[in-house]
Amino acid sequence: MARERRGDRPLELRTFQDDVVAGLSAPQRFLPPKYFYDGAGSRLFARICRLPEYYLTRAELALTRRHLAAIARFAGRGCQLIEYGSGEGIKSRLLIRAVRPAAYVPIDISQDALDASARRLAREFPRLKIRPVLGDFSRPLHLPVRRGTASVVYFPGSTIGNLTVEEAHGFLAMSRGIAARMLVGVDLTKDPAVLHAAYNDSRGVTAAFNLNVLARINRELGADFDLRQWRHYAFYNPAAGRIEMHLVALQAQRVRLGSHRWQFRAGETIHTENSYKYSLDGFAELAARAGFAAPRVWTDRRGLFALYGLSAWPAAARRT
Ligand code: AVJ
Repeated sequence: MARERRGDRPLELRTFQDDVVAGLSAPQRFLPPKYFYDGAGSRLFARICRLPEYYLTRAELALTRRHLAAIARFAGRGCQLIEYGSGEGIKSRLLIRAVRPAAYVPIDISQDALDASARRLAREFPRLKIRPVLGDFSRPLHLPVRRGTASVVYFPGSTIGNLTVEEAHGFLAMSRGIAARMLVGVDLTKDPAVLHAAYNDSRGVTAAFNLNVLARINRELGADFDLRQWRHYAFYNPAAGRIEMHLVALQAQRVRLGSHRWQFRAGETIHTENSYKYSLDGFAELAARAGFAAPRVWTDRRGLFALYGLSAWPAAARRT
C-alpha cells in the first residue's frame, strides 16, 4: 500500500516515526512526552486531572480562582492572550472572562483538541477573536498577533516541568521575544510521598496513560510492542528534582518497527517523561536568568502549586 512507503507518509507521522526511532535507538531509550496526547492519551490525561492523588490541576484551578483579579490585572485588560497546550481550558475560560483579551491564540499539538476548545470558546464568548495555531513550544512559531497590542504568554499546567532546567530557560528566553509578560504554572517541590502518589495512582490511570504511548506506536506506525511485557514505573529523583516516568521491560524481548529492530533486556527502561518540581526561589532565579525580573507569584492555600507573573526586564537593564 502506498501509505506504507516511508516517503508517502503524512509529514506529522514522518516526524513521529523519526522521533520514535531516534529515542528507541539511544543508550538510555526515551520517548518525547508530547506523543502521549493522541485521542486516547488526551482522554486518559483528562481522567488523571480528576484523580484524588493528582493534586496539580485542582491546586492550579484553586489558586487561579483565589487570585483571579490580581492575575487579570497583571495580564492587562485587552491584551493578546497566547496559550500553549490549551487542553480542556477551564482555567483559560476564567482568565478570558476576567481579562477580556483583544484576541486569544491557543496553541496545541492536537488538531482535535484545538478545534474542540475553539468551538466551545466561540460559543461562550461570541465576540472573542480566536486564532488557533497547531504546533508545540519546542521551537519558535509564527504567531498571528498584532504589533502594538501587548501580548501575554499563558503557559499553565506545569507543562514547563516536562523541560529540563536548561530547556525551560531556553523556552522562557524565546518567549521574551514574543511577549513582555508571561503567566507560568509551576508545580512545587514537596513531600516526595505526595509526589510519588500523584504519579502512581491507585486506579492505574497514570499507568494506562504511560503505556498508551506504546499502543499509539503500534497503531500509527505498525510496531509490535507487546503491552503485557511492559510496566509503568514512576519515581521521584531528588537529586534532579523531578519525577521520572519509565516503561520497564518485564522480559528480554525484540520489537520491530518497519525495517528497525530493537532488542530489550529484562529490566531495561524507556524513559517517557520528566516532570520537574521547583522551589519558589528556584523558579524565580531561573526566570531572572532568562531576562524576567521580580516575578509576581500566586499559590494555592496549601502551597502545592504556583503561578508566576513574569515581566521582561527593559532591554537596557537586561544582563544577558
Ligand atoms: C501535563 C506535563 C503537567 O507532568 O504532571 C501527568 C503530565 N504525567 N501524569 C505532569 C503527567 C503523568 C503532566 N503535565
